[in-house]
Amino acid sequence: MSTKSAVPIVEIEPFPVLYSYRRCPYAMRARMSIVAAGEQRALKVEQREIVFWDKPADMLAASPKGTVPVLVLPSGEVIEESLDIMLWALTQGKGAYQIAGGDARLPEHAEAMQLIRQCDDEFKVHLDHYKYADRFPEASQTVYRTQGEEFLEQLEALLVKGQSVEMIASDSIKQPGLPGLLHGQSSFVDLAIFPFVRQFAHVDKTWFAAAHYPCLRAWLAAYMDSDMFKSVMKNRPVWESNHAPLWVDEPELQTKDQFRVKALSNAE
Ligand SMILES: N[C@@H](CCC(=O)N[C@@H](CS)C(=O)NCC(=O)O)C(=O)O
Repeated sequence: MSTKSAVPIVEIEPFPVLYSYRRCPYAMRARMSIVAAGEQRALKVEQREIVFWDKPADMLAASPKGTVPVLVLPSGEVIEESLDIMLWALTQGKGAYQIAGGDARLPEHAEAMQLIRQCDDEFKVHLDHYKYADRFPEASQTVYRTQGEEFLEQLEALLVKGQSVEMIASDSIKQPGLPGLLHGQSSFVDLAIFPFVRQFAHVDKTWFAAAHYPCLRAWLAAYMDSDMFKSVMKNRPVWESNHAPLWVDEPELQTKDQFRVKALSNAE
C-alpha cells in the first residue's frame, strides 16, 4: 500500500472562492447575493475574475463544464450553478435578503422559484434571440422581442400588484427601500432576475425607455443605481495565481488600479 496521500483535485482555500466574469448576468446575480448576504462583510468570499478565452486550470479542475459563476468551498465542495450559489450565500448571511425559513424549497418560496425558473428557462432564450437576432434569421428581432415581452408584462403586473408603485415613484429609492417583484418586497427573486431584464432593456434602450412598462423601468433603474450593483460591477484585473485575495465585497477599492495594487500586495 502506498503511503503517499492522494493529490487533491481541487486546491483547498481557507475561504470560499468565486470564479466570476464581470459582465455575465449569472455571475452578477451570484456576486450580488454574496454582497447582500454579507452585511458588514460577514461573508468573506474571494473573487477571481476570469476571461473566457483563458480559463484558469484551477477553475476547470473544480468545474470542468467551464461556465461562471463557480463557487469552491473550503471543504472542496463545488457549487456550479448561479442559483445554487445565490441560495448558498443567502442562507449563510443574516442580511435583509436572508431566505425566510432558511430553505428555498419551502412552499412559501414556490412562487419565487417558479419565476426564476421562467426567467432562466424561457425568458433567457428569448433574450438571446432578441440580442443576437442576426444569428437566428428564422424570425425578425421584433418577433423575438415580443416573445420576451410576455415575461416583462408579467413582471410589470407583479410590481403593480405588490404596490411597489408609490415606492418606485418616490425619489428616495436607495437600499433598503428597493422595490420588489413579489409582495412589494425586494428579495432574492429580484437579484436573480434583474441582470437579465437589464440585458433585455439594453438591446434597444430607446425602445425600452418608451415601452409600456413604467414600473419595471423604475424597478430596473433602482437596482442599477443600488450600492449593491455598483459594488459588484467595479472593474478588476484578471486573476493570477500569485494574487493576494480580492474579496467579492471590497468597499474601499474603486478603480482597477486599486484592485491591482491589492492583488499584487501580500496584504491580508
Ligand atoms: N446555468 C449556468 C449558466 C452560466 C453561464 O452560461 N455562464 C456563461 C457566461 S454568462 C459562461 O460561463 N459561458 C462559458 C463560455 O462562454 O465559455 C448558471 O446559472 O450558472
